Amino acid sequence: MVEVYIAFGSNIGDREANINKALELFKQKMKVLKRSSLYKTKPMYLEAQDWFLNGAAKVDTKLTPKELLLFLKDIEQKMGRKLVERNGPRIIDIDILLYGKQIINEKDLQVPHPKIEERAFVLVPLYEIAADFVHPVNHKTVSELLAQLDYDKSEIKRLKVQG
Ligand code: PH2
Ligand code: MG
Ligand code: MG
Repeated sequence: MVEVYIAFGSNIGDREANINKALELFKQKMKVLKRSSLYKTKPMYLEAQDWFLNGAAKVDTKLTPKELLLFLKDIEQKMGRKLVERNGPRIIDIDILLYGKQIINEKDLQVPHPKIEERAFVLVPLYEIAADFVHPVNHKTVSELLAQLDYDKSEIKRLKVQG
């Protein structure tokens, strides 16, 4: 089985309901094996917007990375995501973080996600479910990546433990 990790975030409307709905839709084509807690996170890059709710999941799927990308984009569309501003507010954002050890560098799909290392809102939830996973490009574990990231802990607040 390939270990596939997905990140999700929302900062419009009922953020938790949006994330739960997305995860419900995941089940059409994949099995959600693990899911992190949800975190309230300060917006990165574009600060003048509401805080996000972020989390990550480990899934099992038969979809190829490209098929998975299309499936996730389709969920975003169905949930009413509008393409407005880069890094701006969104009902739901779903990103492929890792697809086993595969490395993909195409225009519309880069795996591992190229910004994992700089994003506490990704690394903190990912650490909960994949601390020992070795990143196939930099060969560091998620735990090491998180340890080397300088971030403000008050900007990532755990909302609740996933039960
Ligand atoms: N997503 C972005 C840009 N900035 N900031 C936080 N806290 N959470 C996000 O999910 C996020 C962001 C672009 O995808
Ligand atoms: Mg994103
Ligand atoms: Mg995205």
